[in-house]
Amino acid sequence: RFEGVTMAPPDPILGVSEAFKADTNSMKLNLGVGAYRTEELQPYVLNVVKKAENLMLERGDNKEYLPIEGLAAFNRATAELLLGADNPVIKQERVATVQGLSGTGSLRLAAAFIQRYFPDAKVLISSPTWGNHKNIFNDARVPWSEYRYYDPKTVGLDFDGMISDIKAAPNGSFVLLHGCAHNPTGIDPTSEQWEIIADVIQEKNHIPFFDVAYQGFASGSLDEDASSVRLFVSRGMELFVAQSYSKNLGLYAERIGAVNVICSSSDAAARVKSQLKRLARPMYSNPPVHGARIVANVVGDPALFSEWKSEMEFMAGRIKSVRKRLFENLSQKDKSGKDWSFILKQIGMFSFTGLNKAQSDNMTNKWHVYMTKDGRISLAGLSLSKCEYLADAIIDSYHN
Ligand code: PLP
Ligand code: TYF
Repeated sequence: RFEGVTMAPPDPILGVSEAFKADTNSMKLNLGVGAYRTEELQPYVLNVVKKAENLMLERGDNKEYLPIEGLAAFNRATAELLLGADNPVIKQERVATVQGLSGTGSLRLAAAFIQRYFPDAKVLISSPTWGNHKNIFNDARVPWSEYRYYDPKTVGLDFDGMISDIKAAPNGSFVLLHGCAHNPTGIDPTSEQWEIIADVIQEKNHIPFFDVAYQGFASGSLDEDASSVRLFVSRGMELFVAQSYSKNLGLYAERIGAVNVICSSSDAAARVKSQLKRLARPMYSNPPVHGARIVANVVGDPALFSEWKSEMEFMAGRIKSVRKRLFENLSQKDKSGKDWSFILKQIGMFSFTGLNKAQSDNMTNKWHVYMTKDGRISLAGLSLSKCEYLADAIIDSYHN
């Protein structure tokens, strides 16, 4: 019966880790998946997470089902973190928040909503974008097309291309935007550019759809990393936001995130929320409680909340320090005169090196540096002591 089933291709990002595991070379480096490592290149569980888990044991929390929309204390906390606790849209109850299965599940739930209520609309996604975006919209049967984003000549933002593609799309399209720390390029619009993007989206009656997977992890500040979303909200726009706590709390495997829909009235928000719940129920019924409690416990306790901010700043700072060291090593060692300063301008967990597929293959085959074939490296998987080796690998791969 299953003879007709064909082999599915591996995930281009998660598949890299499997190839890495199979490599026995002692110099090997896994810069594929975006997951934070310590300077010793070990996974890291935040201290605040352990403390929040202890609180659960002390309180004797049970494992009863959550409501379909998730844990109330989490939903409140997540909307406040995103928008700022005193944002008028929260007081006016114009935000429909539903707990999701991390960023991916939240995007998928929002996509199902778009498919049901806006069957004629398409979603615009950046070129390039996180690979899973296309899969998510394909499986939800939401049509999508790309807007220009990355300019290989400058290894920077193709802002004019982006604006003209958003203008050229049919009125009322959804525009998927990375809230901060664009994946895979690490290139974000400036605050002036965000204003212009918001102008064009408003002119065209488009609906912004923010993917916020790195709040607090890019700059080290929760507020700064949410400024793009808050700008759009302050203009009175209706919008979607998918949030993830995989990176900023290191809760990758707990699958905790949320969908927030900012609506024009509290009535509309109540109706939207009821429909999100209706979509969730036949898919997974109700979300897991553990990660939601961790977030709620951390945000709900002033001491834990401030400790979280310090740990997040520390993680963001470690990534910035390897970024700087890599730039210095490349600049010193590369005798070709190439300008490597684009690496310093990129933000977040990743650097887009500009290496093409053949060069990326050379990185892996000759140097045992595992990375995605689009030239992206995860700086979160790099230590200061490995920067020099990586610089040698990059220079060799560029010039061969
Ligand atoms: N969106 C972007 C842009 C990402 O980089 C990621 C991965 O971190 C996600 C969404 C979702 O990840 P998760 O489902 O682990 O929250
Ligand atoms: O881009 C990354 O590396 C992270 C992690 O299917 C990730 O966003 C990668 C692939 C995937 C889910 C998460």
